Amino acid sequence: MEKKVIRVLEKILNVNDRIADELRQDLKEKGVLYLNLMSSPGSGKTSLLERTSSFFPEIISVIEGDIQTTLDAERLEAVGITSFQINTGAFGGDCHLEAGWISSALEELELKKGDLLFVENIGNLVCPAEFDVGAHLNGVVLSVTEGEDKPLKYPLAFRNSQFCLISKLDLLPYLDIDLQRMMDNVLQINPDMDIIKISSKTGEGIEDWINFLQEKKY
Ligand SMILES: Nc1nc2c(ncn2[C@@H]2O[C@H](COP(=O)(O)OP(=O)(O)OP(=O)(O)O)[C@@H](O)[C@H]2O)c(=O)[nH]1
Ligand SMILES: [Mg+2]
Repeated sequence: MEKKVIRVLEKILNVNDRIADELRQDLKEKGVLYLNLMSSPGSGKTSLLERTSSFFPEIISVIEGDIQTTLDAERLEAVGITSFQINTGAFGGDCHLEAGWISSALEELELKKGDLLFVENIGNLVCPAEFDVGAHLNGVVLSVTEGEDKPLKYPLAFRNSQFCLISKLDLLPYLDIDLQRMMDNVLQINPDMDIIKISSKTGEGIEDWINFLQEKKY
């Protein structure tokens, strides 16, 4: 019985990986840079996208993942970002997005060369890291309120990412957190990680983030 379950899981992951590879390739050929944002709930993913919108008018599209509500998609639409909300609540409440769902969502978005496509994955540091959604770049948003130890406790999301945004810098004066230790822990899990420190509230570090996107953009 156990072997059968493992085989079914392997099959699901294989199908997901195949679709993910196709998406990565198709969007590259189209000239659309595709980024997947993962994080704990409330680390500041949507706030970051809201902040980012004015720097790239009309070229950002976001596929939003949440178990319930269209709140994030509404926030993004309000700042002029085209967004498509996926709610997993209707079909079991999955805690991650899969490549096939992204592929279906893309049928609703008209992407063109030079666009930026973001997936805001469902807020948790565990499941999204296990499913390749076909992004060119995976990133973790880690807020300073979460504690220095999170990269060590939830390593997969950090191992599978190319960039890490350390968010809510403006809160540092109110916390006991050791920021250097937090960054060292990120690098211990992934020595190649690009780390960008930001505050979506004050705008600190946002220039570094925008430069990062400009550099990677097709
Ligand atoms: N002080 C401060 N608060 C922030 C910052 N960024 C986000 N917040 C606040 O943190 C809360 C959560 O922010 P969101 O952007 O909704 O976080 P999220 O990661 O999109 O949340 P989920 O989609 O629910 O996982 C909100 O109350 C934001 O106003 C920041 O840079 N500084
Ligand atoms: Mg959000």
